[in-house]
Amino acid sequence: MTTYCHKGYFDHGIEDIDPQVHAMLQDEEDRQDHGVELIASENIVSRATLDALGTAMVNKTVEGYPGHRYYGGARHADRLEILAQERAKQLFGCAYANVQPHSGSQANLAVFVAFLKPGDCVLSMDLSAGGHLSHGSSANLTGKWFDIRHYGVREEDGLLDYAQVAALAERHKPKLIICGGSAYPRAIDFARFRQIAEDTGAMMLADMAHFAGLVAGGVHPDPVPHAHVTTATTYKNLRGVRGGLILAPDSGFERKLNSAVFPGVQGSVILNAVAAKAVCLGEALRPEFKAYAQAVLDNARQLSASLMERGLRVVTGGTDTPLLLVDLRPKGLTGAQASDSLDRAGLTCNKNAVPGDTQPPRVTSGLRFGVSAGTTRGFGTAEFEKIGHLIADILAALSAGSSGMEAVEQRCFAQVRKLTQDFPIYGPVK
Ligand code: DSN
Repeated sequence: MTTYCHKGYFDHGIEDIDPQVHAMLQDEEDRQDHGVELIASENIVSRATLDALGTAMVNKTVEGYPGHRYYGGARHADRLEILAQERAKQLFGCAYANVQPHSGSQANLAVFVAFLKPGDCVLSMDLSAGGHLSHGSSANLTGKWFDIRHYGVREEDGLLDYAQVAALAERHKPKLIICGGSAYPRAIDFARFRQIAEDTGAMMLADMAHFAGLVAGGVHPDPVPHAHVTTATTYKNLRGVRGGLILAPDSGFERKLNSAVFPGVQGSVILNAVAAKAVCLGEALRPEFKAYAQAVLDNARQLSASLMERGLRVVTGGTDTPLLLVDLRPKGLTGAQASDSLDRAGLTCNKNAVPGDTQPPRVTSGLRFGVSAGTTRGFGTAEFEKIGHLIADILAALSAGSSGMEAVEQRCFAQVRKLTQDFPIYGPVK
């Protein structure tokens, strides 16, 4: 045994070698097991995905693409990346897939790099209307280096106004039009966006990060045939590892997109993440995944209905996706105080701007809820109805300025523990 390595370097687990980190990991597993996860960008990956992440593939460095690497010893990495690409193509019925993006933001940045020069005009949805930071927010590199114009949603109903998108495209003649985002709960008319792009000579990018799993499961309109390029993340309702994908219906942009990812915006490939992407894409190709996607949609609609039944304002009056937005202004609450209180009660969600919001991003006037993780652990509509009432109880007490808030949160926390006990996540490895 080399003296450069501590005892057990190759064969002792983390519990022995680093109890401090191990304890933190255990605490997080416990938090996930005993809480109701309602953050729309989260899910619970399979044991097989966890396995794929923790293999010797993590040691391998490759740059470039299968068959054209800059380092030797890449034969198994090549097979793996090709398998992930093929599964992505099969799942989304497309001819091009890049599985290397480290995140959805990196995937979006690569599309900017592939098709635009700094200063070019881009039309995308405003962050406060449900867009995403990487679509040209002034705080993001894309907002600093490109001429960004935003469309919004109608304040009266929270829905996209396609006439406004068309008028802005006509006026600004963007090179790229982006649809999709991180907090728009309704189905988007992708054909309409493509027509606007065609009419004004723009490229169209659809970001389906928040509904890729529903597209894969066949319960949501599919942007891939309509957009020149579609980006996605694998860790939301695709139920896999943290990372991004770039897809296109044909391979006409393969060279541009590949070289935009590497060497354009990324270096070496995170191969254990590619292994885990292959696993999640394989899982999404199984027949059970269609049932999962339908259950996600049913549960999101149930949660939305239960919240509205209790007098809460759900933006757009419902959802076609795994997420929904609650406007807290009628209750006189901010997103920050509501999400903190719900977290203490075992219900984890995030504060989120709502259309027309005047509160700063760290405060906001809304909450965003997602059902992807809860659905994975087995919650159905009965459980989401109950969760809706628990959320409403907390918000009602907060709104009434209840002096016994701590007791209300504790009562909810006890009910959350009872609920989650019947739907445990990771058990012992079989
Ligand atoms: N884009 C962020 C979100 O929507 O939560 C992270 O995935």
